[in-house]
Amino acid sequence: MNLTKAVKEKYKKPLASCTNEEIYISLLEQVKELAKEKETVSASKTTSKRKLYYISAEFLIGKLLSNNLINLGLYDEVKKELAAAGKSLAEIEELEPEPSLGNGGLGRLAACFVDSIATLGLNGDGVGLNYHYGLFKQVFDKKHLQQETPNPWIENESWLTKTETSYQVPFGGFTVTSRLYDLDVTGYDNHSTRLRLFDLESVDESIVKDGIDFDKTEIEKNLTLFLYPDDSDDKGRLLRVYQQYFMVSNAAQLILDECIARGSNLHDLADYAAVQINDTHPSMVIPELIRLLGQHGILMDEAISIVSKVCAYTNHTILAEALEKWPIAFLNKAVPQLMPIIRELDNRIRATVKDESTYIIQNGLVHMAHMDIHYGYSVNGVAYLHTEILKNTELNNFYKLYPERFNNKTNGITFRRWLMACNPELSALITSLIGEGWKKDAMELEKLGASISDPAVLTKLLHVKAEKKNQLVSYLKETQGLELNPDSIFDIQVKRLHEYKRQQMNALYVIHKYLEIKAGKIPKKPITVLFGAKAAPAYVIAKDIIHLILCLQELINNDPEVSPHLNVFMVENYNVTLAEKLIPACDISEQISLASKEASGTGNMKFMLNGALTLGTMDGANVEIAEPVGKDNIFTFGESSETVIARYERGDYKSKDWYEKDKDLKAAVDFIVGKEMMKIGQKENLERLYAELLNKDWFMTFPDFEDYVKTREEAYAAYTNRTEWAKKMLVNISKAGFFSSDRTIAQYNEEIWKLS
Ligand code: 26M
Repeated sequence: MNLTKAVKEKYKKPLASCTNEEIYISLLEQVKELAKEKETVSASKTTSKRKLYYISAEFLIGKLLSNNLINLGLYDEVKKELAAAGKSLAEIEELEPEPSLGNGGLGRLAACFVDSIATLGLNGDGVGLNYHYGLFKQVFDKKHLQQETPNPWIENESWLTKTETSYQVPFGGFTVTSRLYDLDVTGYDNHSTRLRLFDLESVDESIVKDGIDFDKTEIEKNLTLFLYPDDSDDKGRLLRVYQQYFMVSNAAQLILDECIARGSNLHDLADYAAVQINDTHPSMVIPELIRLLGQHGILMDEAISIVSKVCAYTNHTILAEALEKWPIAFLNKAVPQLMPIIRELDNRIRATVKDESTYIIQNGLVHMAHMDIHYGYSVNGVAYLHTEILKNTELNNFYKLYPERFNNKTNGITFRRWLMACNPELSALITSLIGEGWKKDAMELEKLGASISDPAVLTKLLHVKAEKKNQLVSYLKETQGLELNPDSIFDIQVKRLHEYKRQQMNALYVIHKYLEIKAGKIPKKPITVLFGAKAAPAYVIAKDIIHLILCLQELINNDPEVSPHLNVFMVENYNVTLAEKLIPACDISEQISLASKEASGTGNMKFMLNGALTLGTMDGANVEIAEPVGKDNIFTFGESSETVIARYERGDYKSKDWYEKDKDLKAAVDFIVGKEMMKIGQKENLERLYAELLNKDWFMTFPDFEDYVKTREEAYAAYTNRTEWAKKMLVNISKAGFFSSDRTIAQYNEEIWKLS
């Protein structure tokens, strides 16, 4: 790429005289052009007849400029060219809006998967929706409460390319027209693929009124305006059915069109297409494909058999409330053409399967996951423990019917974004020690083990961490006005706000530490506790937990007795861009979900890869991190998943019993409604949270509290021995290779998709 030449042609002036905006637009155009070329090259190279369609309601892709430059091998060159003209690539990157097309882990996983599909040169596309505002933008108001505002990200010049493809999507009583936008996703080293995002031709941004409110009944205008937060009111739920059908009807039409164009007679569709259903959000693709095959003259029996060889389902959660069940009335209203097919699918199960708990329609509700399992050929969990729990507990009735369908695919992350792009300093150190090979084969990171006793390497590693901490300090000062102490332990918990993830337990620790400092017990090393999390707008307790943390921030950081030793910050609007700054700067990674509840976690992997040590429960993929790093290089605590599951089964948990027994815990809990907090916070929010913990504490923070405090102290003590700590960092980095999404995707392909 020759940027100087490109801007000369476009703006008739030298690079040095261009504004950052002009350079950004030029870079965008140039990179899009190059990505498109790669796309055509790799598409013609692929020989696989079978093509993967990864259908997902969310693709949390993050900013694309530097990622694409890295994947195209142009990053250093462009950076130099810009620097020579007195321009900063970092400043230009700041101009790019982040497409926030996901809630959290599930959406970010889909983005990592598309990166790996491209990198491995697999014949596959991501298919989803082009939400105009994505997820809401989070702002904290003066009362220390979360507010939500729209987050527009599509500008005149963007990564999206409008295509000629458009479909009719029929709903009960009306039909809408769609438009396909393509987004080229570059993989590392010469490959690329596409994200195919469908939009509504008649979408109307002007119906969004104050905040994120809009008329939920105007489907023809609102359908692709917002990404749904992970819970909602009933009107919103009906809209979600419309949205999901819009996504899968477009996807199904696209799949059939493409397969026919590539030579399929549709009877052999399974030779041409594999569909991965990412959680239950795209589940209606099953009856929709059956319906469309019917329109092509294929009878029900055969259509069902074809679709059952095409579709595979990934489960991402065992939380019962997150497993989608749609009222028949919703489906009858939104998609009446699917209901007879869904009934037929259910009747076939009723005729052959005794276990009523597996039926698709029960008590007027359509269980989407049940449909996926009966009519898909694969069901996978996203970490070893999660898959075991699915098989033995949550989906045991299905496992008994179809043991051969169940398999595990432990999640992974793309090392391009989560190490090479966000931490070039660490990448360079790694490359200087073991060469470039790890960039394509992540398992080569194991070679770092040879440097474990090299004091020079350990010193460099600590230096890189210190540098990333300094960079974060400047960034948060500039962008959010926060004043962090770079010479403190950075203890970070960033993820969606949910009770099962237990940010409230972390906050209780902070109170406990505050009280200790007040009583004269000063920590050896200052501590900075960082939080980042959005709460779903209708999730009351989650918002109360944010309120608690923001009040603690106000109290603690302004207390001259405490703030030299302890600081608390909640960063505003946590997103991929912030994650890329926070994760490389982290010392201690908080992964403290209640054992059995976090399906996998992927933040845990990103932190480990960047040399943070995990403070975590034996949950999700933490189990698979603990195993290779060994107990000296991770801080685990808390009850086991067996203990937790058994207590839920007994149903005899009483949080008050634990509160009465543990005076430190009691003091921390009481503090929530004490006079210091009442002065700063809102009585209603604090009292509600206090009552919730004392009377319910559904995710059992109290039984784990004592062990959590003890283990966290051990971690802080270990931190003071810098050489030993650096060794632990190095072990974590060296064992992170397994968590590359290239490995995960290779396994999906070998065991599920079988593309070639
Ligand atoms: C459900 C109903 C209505 C509206 C939204 C939802 C919904 C949206 C997102 C439910 C769940 C959603 O996401 C689940 C999720 O993010 N699961 C996470 O998936 C990650 C990738 O596999 C795992 O690492 C996390 O452990 C898991 O929580």
